[in-house]
Amino acid sequence: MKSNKGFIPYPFQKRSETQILENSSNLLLEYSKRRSIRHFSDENVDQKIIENLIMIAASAPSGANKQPWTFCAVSNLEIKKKIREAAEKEEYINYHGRMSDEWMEDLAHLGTDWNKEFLEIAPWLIIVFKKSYDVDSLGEKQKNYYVSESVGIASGFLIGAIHEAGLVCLTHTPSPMDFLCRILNRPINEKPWLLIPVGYPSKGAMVPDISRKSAEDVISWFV
Ligand code: IYR
Repeated sequence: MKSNKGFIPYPFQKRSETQILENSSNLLLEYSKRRSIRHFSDENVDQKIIENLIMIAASAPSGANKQPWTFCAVSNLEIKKKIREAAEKEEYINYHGRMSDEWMEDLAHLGTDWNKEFLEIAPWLIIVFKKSYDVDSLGEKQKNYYVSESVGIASGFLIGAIHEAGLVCLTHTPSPMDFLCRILNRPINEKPWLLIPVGYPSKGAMVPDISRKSAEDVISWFV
């Protein structure tokens, strides 16, 4: 028989199917209200809240449980300013020729441009870094697995948790993002994955009038 060494019982508490159906409907409604926000209030968010949210992200599954991520949480005004300036430099180039005409047309309905003032206004910027490998205490490289999948899942946990906790965020991907390694002094094995401003929306914040695909559009059933 296979040994149970290294295993512990999973403390599962079974709920009724009625309860699960109700929970899933409530969660669907809640998640369908989540939107990417580009207009933030400068109202502060307590550091402990940000720590809780990041630790929810860090509870995500990952390849071989390597947890190949680092989350930088920035509220420092000078560092936010540096990030804004560097991001806008790249985005200016993006919006003035680096993005294809097709890409620009696809973005038009979102009303975005190279100005990223939210990077200074939002009280927190969480920058998710992926670790393509780890370095142990002897300086030896340790392999990580399914790194993009793992940080993608952790980022999804983070975005969901931010919404459920009662805050808003934007999944921002200034491109290229190498400037974040320099400004945040990251080691060579960490590469920026997502930049997530977090906080409250500004008074009267507006969002694009867009809709999500229907169940028929996104699900192929095999029942
Ligand atoms: N990174 C740019 C452009 C941009 C790209 C995509 I794909 C978006 O969904 C939104 C914006 C910017 O942040 O403006």
